[in-house]
Amino acid sequence: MQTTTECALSKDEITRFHADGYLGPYTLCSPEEMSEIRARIDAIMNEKSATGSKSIQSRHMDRRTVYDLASHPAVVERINSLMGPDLVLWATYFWVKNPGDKEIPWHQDLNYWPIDPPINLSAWIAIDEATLENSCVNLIPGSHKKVLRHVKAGDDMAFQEMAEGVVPEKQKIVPMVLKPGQFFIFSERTLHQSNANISNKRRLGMTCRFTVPFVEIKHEKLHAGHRAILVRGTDHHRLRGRIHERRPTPKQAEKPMPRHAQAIARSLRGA
Ligand SMILES: O=C(O)CCC(=O)C(=O)O
Repeated sequence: MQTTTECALSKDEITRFHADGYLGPYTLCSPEEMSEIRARIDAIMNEKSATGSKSIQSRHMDRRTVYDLASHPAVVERINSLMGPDLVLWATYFWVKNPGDKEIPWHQDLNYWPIDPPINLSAWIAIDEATLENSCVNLIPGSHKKVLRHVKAGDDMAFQEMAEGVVPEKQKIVPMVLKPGQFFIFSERTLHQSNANISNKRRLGMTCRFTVPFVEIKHEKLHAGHRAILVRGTDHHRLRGRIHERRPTPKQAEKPMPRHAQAIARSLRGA
């Protein structure tokens, strides 16, 4: 049986992450397995959350399907290789891009976030297929080495602010074309964007944001009742008050679909 340490990163991958600011794609589950998870996620996005959040923000707090994806060993073991053993899942978000939806401009995530210091690794998991046409995320390797000023974005953009003066040569851009169930990892400073969705297909991805226990998270800027969850290791010093150590309780969570549980077990076995 595959142990979780088989998902740990090699020394070469860690070196590459330091040079490029991203890694991947990696596979969490097969497209067939993701199509079952997708049905559950579609239902979750259509219901009101139990925690008062928007239906697309941090649903790992109240839905087990979402928590299980965000805390999947294929993700967490790799984050552990870069960030160490004590890991806090501080947010998740569903990035829904319907046909015709606007471009997301080049940006560095730390510009927008209520965390201090801004230490973060994100995993972007493809729920739907992400292609050039339906606006996969694009990255600029090495862009994490410099923090850029962000300025007002135009009305044609999906964000109000964007990184100043980013006009990369086309060949420097890496498109993260992903099959459902694949994901990539990137830092809070890696420049990324996605074009307008010019296809007739929705593109849905979920980001999972990880940090370490000493980082302060201003949850009130996300929504009341927002909480971080320790997904691995220990919060040794409790510098930031209590970090929740439990995943969604059975009461808050839907029962994991048996086939979903099997899918996760299969992908852990490397099947
Ligand atoms: O999904 C997208 O198009 C943008 C994602 C993004 O900006 C992020 O994950 O920080």
